[in-house]
Amino acid sequence: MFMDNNVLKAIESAQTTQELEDIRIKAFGKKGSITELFALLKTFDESTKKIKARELNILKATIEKALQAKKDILSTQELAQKLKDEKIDMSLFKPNIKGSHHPVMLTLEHIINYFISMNFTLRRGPLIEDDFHNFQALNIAENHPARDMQDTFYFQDGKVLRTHTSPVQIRTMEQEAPPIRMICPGAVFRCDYDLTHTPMFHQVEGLVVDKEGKVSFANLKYILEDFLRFVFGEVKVRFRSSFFPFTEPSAEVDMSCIFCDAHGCRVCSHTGWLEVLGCGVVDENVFKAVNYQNVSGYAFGLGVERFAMLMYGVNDLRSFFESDLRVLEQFS
Ligand code: 2NL
Repeated sequence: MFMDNNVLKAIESAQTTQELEDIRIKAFGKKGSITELFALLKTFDESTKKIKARELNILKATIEKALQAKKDILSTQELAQKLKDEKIDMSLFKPNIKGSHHPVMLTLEHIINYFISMNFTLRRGPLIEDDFHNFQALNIAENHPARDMQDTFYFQDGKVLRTHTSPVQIRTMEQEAPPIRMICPGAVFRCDYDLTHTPMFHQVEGLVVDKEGKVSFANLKYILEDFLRFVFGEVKVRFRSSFFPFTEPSAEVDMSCIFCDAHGCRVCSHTGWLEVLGCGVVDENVFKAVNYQNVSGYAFGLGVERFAMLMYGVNDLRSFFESDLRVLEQFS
């Protein structure tokens, strides 16, 4: 008798479809136990061979049936286990989380809204600038430190990543006749990286140009005071004499410290004042560079990240650039 209980027992106790496949090969493979039994048939005489062959085919069918039955059970179990193990944790996707605007962009939007309401137009320009638009036209001397390789990102062909948004104002004056009443918001780049500086930050600059005598420092003073009160509430504003190559006279603008109500704290270095803007009357050399005649104008510039830090009470500039959701989720 060929009845092979070993194979059937092995099938019964198999734990995986792989084990089952090994058993199948051991039985029916080239050197398999059942295959060898078939090979033995030829050693019998004709009549015995017939009987043995029948028995053997029954055994083969029985084993095949057992293999299939066990395979059905094990593969069902394995699929269930696989589905369980590979279950996608939908909570990881936080399907309810909504994106929000970046605090720097919220600040920028707020700033732009003020100037739009005051009839300023919005102009944008290229991030990669030539020497003329970024420096020369702005009366920045050949040997000015801002032109240093250590302060500015240069391309091999001499172009630069714009270090301020002023070139947009130069380009606008080249293309449009006065009067001009514009702001140019956007990213600017400087070779600088420490606690209070990042190589990319955002600026908003403003420019107003009209016929000679129509635009004064008084107009500039009104707009900037009104603007600072729009953004920060009832602050005091002071103009401090300063220098920029592109304005004459020039001033830096401080507002009373919004954190200590001007009593003195760490944010204002115990002075009661926060420096927030630079401004001035446009230097005549700038108008010469764009072939403007018989005009006068004022201009100003501010750093958007600095405004965002003051508006939202953020004390580390770097948190704007780290893409940490725990920080960014707080703004909407
Ligand atoms: C600052 C100072 C300033 C300007 C920017 C300007 C542009 C033209 C002509 C004259 Cl086309 N001036 N821009 C003027 C004064 C100050 O920015 O502290 N920015 C962060």
